[in-house]
Order: sequence, then structure tokens, then C-alpha cells
Amino acid sequence: MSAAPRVDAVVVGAGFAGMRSIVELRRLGLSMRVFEAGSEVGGTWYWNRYPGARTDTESWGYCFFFDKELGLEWDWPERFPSQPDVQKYMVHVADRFDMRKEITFNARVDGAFFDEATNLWTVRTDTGEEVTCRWLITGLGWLGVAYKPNLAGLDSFAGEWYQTSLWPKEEVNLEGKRVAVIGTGATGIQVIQTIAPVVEHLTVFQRTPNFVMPGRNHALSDHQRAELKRDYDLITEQTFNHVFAFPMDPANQLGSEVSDDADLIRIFEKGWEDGGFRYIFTTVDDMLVDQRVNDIAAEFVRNKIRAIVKDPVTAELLCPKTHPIGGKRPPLGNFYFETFNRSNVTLVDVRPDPVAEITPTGLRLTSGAEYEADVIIFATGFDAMTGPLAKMNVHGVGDRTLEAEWVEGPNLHLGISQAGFPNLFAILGPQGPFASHPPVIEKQVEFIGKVLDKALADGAERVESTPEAGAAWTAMCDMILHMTLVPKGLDDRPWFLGANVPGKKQTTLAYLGGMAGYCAELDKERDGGFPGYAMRKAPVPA
Ligand code: NA7
Repeated sequence: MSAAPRVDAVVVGAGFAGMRSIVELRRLGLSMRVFEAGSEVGGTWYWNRYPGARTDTESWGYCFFFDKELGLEWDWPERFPSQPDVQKYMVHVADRFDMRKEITFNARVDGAFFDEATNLWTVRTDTGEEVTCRWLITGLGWLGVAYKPNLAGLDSFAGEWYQTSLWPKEEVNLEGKRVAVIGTGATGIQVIQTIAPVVEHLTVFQRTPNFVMPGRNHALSDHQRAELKRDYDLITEQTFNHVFAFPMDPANQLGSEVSDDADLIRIFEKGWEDGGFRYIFTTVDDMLVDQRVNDIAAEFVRNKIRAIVKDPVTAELLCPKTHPIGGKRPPLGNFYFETFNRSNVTLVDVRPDPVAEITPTGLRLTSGAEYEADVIIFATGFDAMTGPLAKMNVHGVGDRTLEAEWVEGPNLHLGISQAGFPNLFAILGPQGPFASHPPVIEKQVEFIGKVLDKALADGAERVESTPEAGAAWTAMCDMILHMTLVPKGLDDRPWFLGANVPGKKQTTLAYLGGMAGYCAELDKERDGGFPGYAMRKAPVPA
């Protein structure tokens, strides 16, 4: 038995998930410690402070939903909030609900060990602290572990280099510099369009072009903000019923039923003008499942790129042709393609000619071509979904680590609970719904609260999902994935299938059944008395 001080629950992380957990644990009357590696709340939004960082979900759906008053009193300045605005909001929530008293900042959890004799977790931090708890709740987010290709020669680089998700707090002056950006995912796109007007020259190293849709971000007027408050209940309902938890109604029409291609193109034009993910979700309801519809939508985007980008060779390089829309996570841009009309921006296609090494003065490609740079920015993504928890050094039953357990892929019941790791609940674990995160977090935390309600009422000390429930959930995630066109993008390395990190097992890391479908699964589990969990009172005999 550990001599470490005891609390009922430890929460790891003080982003949306950790902060929402504090509210739920207070409701349950449980004592808690919350450990956060950063020096402030915010989680993903604390770390991802690179130039141009912005949400791709409309602000009125990218927020907490547990307190209507909070929603009514907060004013978002823009349609898609910037990183500083999300951070400001989260600081406000932490202050308003007096959350800091529960949070220990600058403390990264670097180990968690389950004791089968007591059914307690011992949680260790990099500051040397140890705490024991009955319930361990992780709110690590999907994107907590950055991925950077291991390119030879980086140590020899005479300039500065940065990784977007670990961007320094101090201002980085890029003015008058020759900057190289590697990566054109959602992050790279935001950086590229933001820094191009500032730098002397920008060289973009692109391996796979993406279907970048125009965000059409804008400031919100007082009138618009008043309307959003008036419609608060409607927006909440829309969000939790929308397939990707966006605050919008579905299209209520199928592209497959529109037989004339020209009619379909007219529908897509409207979605393109509306901006953001409305191009995918308010035009037709089958873009991600119907090949013909997806093909027409994809060609529509390519034609937009060809119309915007003046140099036809560059335009063609920017046109995605090797995956369907949705085969990789489509980014939102704000004048992204227009950036390539600037005389100080060069696009380099590294698909046929990969980056081979970093030199003291820049980058060298496999062909030997060299590009000089004063600054290199890696926008190369994350070891997403499994990475954060697997890297936390979690030891479950029989001292087995989650990292070892997941070598062949995770099996998390409802995307929350892994068999062999009792009393551990992962908010935004792998195999959770692929949807806007704050609403998903809201529902997952509510669900975990219900599991704990039952455990506490029954006096259960050990709550563990069954291997059968985990396997069934994985099978369901697989089945749904293969009902969509998404697997057709696998060769282009989508991170949500584990395909972007060399050596990582490619598995179905997300539930694609939609937010409402996911909520129905959570309700079914709760109403059925939690059949996917074994709840035991006494410690398991040795
Ligand atoms: P992504 O979407 O994984 O993008 C990473 C980018 O980095 C992508 O364009 C990769 O090309 C590129 N990359 C990675 N390694 C290399 C090498 N070795 N050479 C050239 N290019 C490389 O990460 P993001 O951070 O942009 O976005 C992740 C999520 O964060 C996003 O979807 C939102 O949900 C928020 P590739 O496509 O693999 O050819």
C-alpha cells in the first residue's frame, strides 16, 4: 500500500476535459487533485500558440455547455475564435468557477500505477509528487504529443527552428526572414497564410495537398451576438444532434438523389460561400459516403483552386487528387490558396522528392536540391489519439502498460475504458467520436459521472470495462468506418487512422457514427445498467 496522500480522484490535464471534470467531481462530492503540465489552463489551446492558430468550429459551438449562464454572458469576438480568444475564455471559466484551487500547474504526470490489492492508482508527477486515488480521469486531448520527422542534420542548422504545437510564449520575430514550413495540414495552412505577408520569403514544403475550404472568418457584430444568445437553446440542440457536433442543421437532402451534376454544383457553390465545414455538412448529407457525390465535390474544390491560383503549375500541385474529401481531415483556410499568388511564396512538392536532411543553411531534398532558410517551422502533426495516454507510462493490472496494450491498437469501450485498466476513464481517448471536442467532452464527462454515481451507490471499488465490450466497440468503429469513403485516404496518411507516424499500427482510432449516435450508445449503456462494465466491491483475491 502506497504511503502517498489519498484523494478520491486524480484528473490529468486542465484543458476542456479536465476543467469539465472538476465540475462533475464536485457534483459527486469527491475530493480531487488536478495535475496540469502547463502553467495555465487551456490544454491543447495553451500549447498550440503558433501564428494563426484558430479553431475550425464556430465559436458558439466551441465552448462549455454545462452552464447556460456562462454561455449567455460570454461574448466571442469572431466567428472562428483565435487561440488567444479560446485561451481567454478558458481562463475566464477557471476563474468564474474557482477551479484553480484544485489544479496543480507545471506538474506533468509521468506515471500511474494500479495496485490490485487496494484497487487504487498511484499517480506520479515530474515534480516528484505522488498521490493515490480510487478514480483516475485523463483529459489529455487527442493532440498532446507532437510528431516531428527525424531528419538528419537538424543539430547543424545555423538558424532557428520551431515546432508549431510547442511554440514559445515569447514573441518570435519572423519579419524579414527566409522561412521554410514543412507540412500542409490544418496547422501548416494556418501558419502559412498568416506569416506570408510578414516574412521576406516563405518556402512551403508540401507532401500531400488538402481540400482546404474557405473559413470565411469575420468579426461578430453586437447584433449577431445578440442573436446567438437568443438562440442559445437551439444552438445547443443543433450541436448535440449534428453528426460532427457542429452548431448547424443537417442538409436534409442526399446528393445521390440529385441526378443532374449541375444542380449538385449549384448546391456546393452555396456551401462554399457559406464557409467553414458548411461546405461538407449543409450541402448534402452523403458527401462522405457516396463516391459520385464526393467526386463532384472534390472536382468543385479543385476548380476553385485553379481559379484562385494564377500559376497553373502551382495550382495543379495544390489540387488534392489522391484521397476523397474526408479521407484526410480537411483544413479551413482564410485566403490560403491566394497566398500562393504572392511573389514571396514558393511551393515545393516533396512527394516525389522528399526532404532528405537539414543542412547548416536550410533543407536538402533527396534529389540534392537545396533551399536556404533562416527559420524552419515543423507543422508536421501529432502522434494523435493514442500517443498522449500511451506516453503517460500507465501501468494497469499485472503491471501491463497501456503502451504495450495498444501495440496492436486500442479497444476502448465507448472510447473511454480499456479492459485491464480498472478505475481509469479516458476523456477523448482513442475510439471516441470524431466530432468537435468540447461537446464530446461534455457528454463523456456526464457519462463518467453516471458510472461513478452507480459505483458509489453500490460501494464498488473496482470498475473495469470488459474485454468483450472493448472488442465489440472496436468492431463497431471498424464497421462504421468502412461504410464511409474515409479508408480510401489511407495511403495519404490520415492521423485519425494512425497512419501519419512511421511504425504506428494503423487502426480505427475514431468512432464515425456521429455525435447523436454516440450519445445514443452512452444512453444505452447507462439505461442497461452498464453491461460493459464489471463493478466489484472487494479487492480481487490474489
Ligand atoms: P497533420 O494534419 O497530421 O499534418 C501534418 C503535415 O505534415 C502533413 O501535411 C504531412 O504530410 C506533413 N509531414 C509530416 N511529415 C513530413 C515529412 N517528413 N515531410 C514532409 N511533410 C511531412 O497535422 P496538423 O497539426 O496540421 O493537424 C492535426 C489536427 O490538429 C488537425 O486535423 C486539426 O484537427 C487540429 P502528409 O499529409 O502526411 O503527406
